Amino acid sequence: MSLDYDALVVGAGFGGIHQTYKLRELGLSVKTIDVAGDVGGTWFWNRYPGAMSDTHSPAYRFTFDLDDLKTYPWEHNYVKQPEVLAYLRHVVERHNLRQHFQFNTELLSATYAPETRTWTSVLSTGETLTTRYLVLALGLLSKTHWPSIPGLDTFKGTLVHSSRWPEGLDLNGKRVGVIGNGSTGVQIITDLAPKVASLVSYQRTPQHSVPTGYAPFTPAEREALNANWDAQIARVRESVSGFGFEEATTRWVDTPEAEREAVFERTWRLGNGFQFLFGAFADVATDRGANDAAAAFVVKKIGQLVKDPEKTRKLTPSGGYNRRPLCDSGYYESFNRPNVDVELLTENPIDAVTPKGIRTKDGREREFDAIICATGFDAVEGNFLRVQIKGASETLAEHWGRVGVTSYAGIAAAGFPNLFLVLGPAGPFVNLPAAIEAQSDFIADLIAKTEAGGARRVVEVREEAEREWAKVCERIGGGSIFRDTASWIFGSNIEGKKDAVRFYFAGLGAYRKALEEERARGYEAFRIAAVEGVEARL
Ligand code: FAD
Ligand code: NA7
Repeated sequence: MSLDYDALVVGAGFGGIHQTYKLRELGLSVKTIDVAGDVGGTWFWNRYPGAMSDTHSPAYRFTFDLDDLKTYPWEHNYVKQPEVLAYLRHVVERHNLRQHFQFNTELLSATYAPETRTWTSVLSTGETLTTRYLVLALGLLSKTHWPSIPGLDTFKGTLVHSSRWPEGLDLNGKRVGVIGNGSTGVQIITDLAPKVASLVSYQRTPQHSVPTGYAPFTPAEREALNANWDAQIARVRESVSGFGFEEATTRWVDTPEAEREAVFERTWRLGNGFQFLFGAFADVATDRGANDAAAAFVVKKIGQLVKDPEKTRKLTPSGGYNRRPLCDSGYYESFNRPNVDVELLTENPIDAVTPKGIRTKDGREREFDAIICATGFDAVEGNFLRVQIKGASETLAEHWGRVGVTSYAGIAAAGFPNLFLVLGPAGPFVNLPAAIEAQSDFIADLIAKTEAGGARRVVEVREEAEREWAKVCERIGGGSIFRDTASWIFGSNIEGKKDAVRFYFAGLGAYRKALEEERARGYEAFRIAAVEGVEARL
């Protein structure tokens, strides 16, 4: 059996870059492919106006290179899309990883051969690669979701999806319709409002958004951080959210009523949606009373920020503070501009997209030069199901059809030997570079153990371990406050997709501890078996 590489990594975002680095460190030969034209993943594709991370700058990066943490520059407390892209390119150059990458190359299918214990991957370039390991770092917010709206393809102006933003598209002075107001829509609306002739936001579910608190990251702050990266990294790793801010320990239920408002106000001023969820009180994510109070506080702010009562009404969300937390740099205030309007689709749905614009049920047709679909993603398993991954006896689609969309810790699926997922289903719902590092380190350690004492071994997660992990996720997530509302977190944004718990909601600290305990037990969730007749290594 001849091998092309020891490992094939698919995806060149945070996950694929980290795995490429780790596997090369192990001395394996690695090839990494991406359908994109360069590294970056999310940040290669999402070039829409206003695109920015809402994890603070110190935590939206890798932690394995302390010198780089101390010296690589950033200007603000958040990083914008071009900055994240430049950073990832920098990491790839600095660690001499580019030689491993091949772009404009899509994985079409991969099949495991039990006789040889190898994976054969078919690529869009016509190549076929045989490897011992296959790592899928395909991204959990990566498969574009287009809305199904009658007439969408008849529009004669510019029609774009936020996650496939064309290079150089200039909307200054144009009439723009924006469908969708999740994290992406909120960023786009805020950025475009002062630049365009007119903007109409078509909203199905109004959102709770808090300020970002976007501000320069001062030299003094950087100096203090550089003197104490260990503390910053530990704070991220031991926290629930993985964001690096100080998480609250005092509960809303234990706080006198007269003091609660001031705590919300202080946290609102600090900014950041996740900070509002975890930084004000320790129970906003778990206690319905605390959660409703957080939501009511944001609603009160909307009433103060938006001048026009009719727009206020349309922009005001109902329900708890229990969707993916959002933050913005002046989103609600954008609607005070005379050129910005909002349509509430629950009372006036889109009837059709026409060649000239969008017609709503009330018969009004608004004309646009451009329509932006900020309608999100077929999240979590979307990209994993787009390709056919055939394991020892079933495909990933069949496996998930049988046991539910899950995996052991978001990392490995039973029946798929030597296959690893980065950010697969049932991984932690936290700051993702921190989750990726935890997973990628674990995968590399497990591969190192598999390789130890000769490479003729194969590793596979036990079905009972996968099932147990799924049960833990269901137990924690099933009764959670997030479950009270429909969103991509549970798959309910896509027609026909099963609404189910897709994440581990116990937080990053607990997740890392679970992985650490598994390491300490000698990886008993996995079966490592000897293989005969397979080439040891390239
Ligand atoms: P991705 O970056 O999505 O990379 C996956 C790559 O796999 C893509 O380049 C894709 O082209 C490639 N690929 C997929 N299928 C195939 C195939 N079959 N063949 C070849 N290549 C394939 N997370 C946070 O924690 N904080 C934030 O502030 C934050 N902001 C975000 C803002 C936006 C606009 C978006 C869309 C996401 C944001 N996220 C954020 C989530 C973000 O996706 C992660 O932080 C992180 O970038 C994921 O990295 P990844 O490598 O796992 O996946
Ligand atoms: P989201 O959060 O899934 O938001 C998508 C938005 O598009 C949301 O407002 C949806 O309304 C709306 N949507 C989706 N389909 C339709 C149709 N058919 N008609 C009208 N409106 C629609 O995606 P984002 O890109 O904003 O953010 C996803 C993650 O990526 C986020 O966490 C960041 O990390 C980046 P709904 O709320 O479903 O009623």
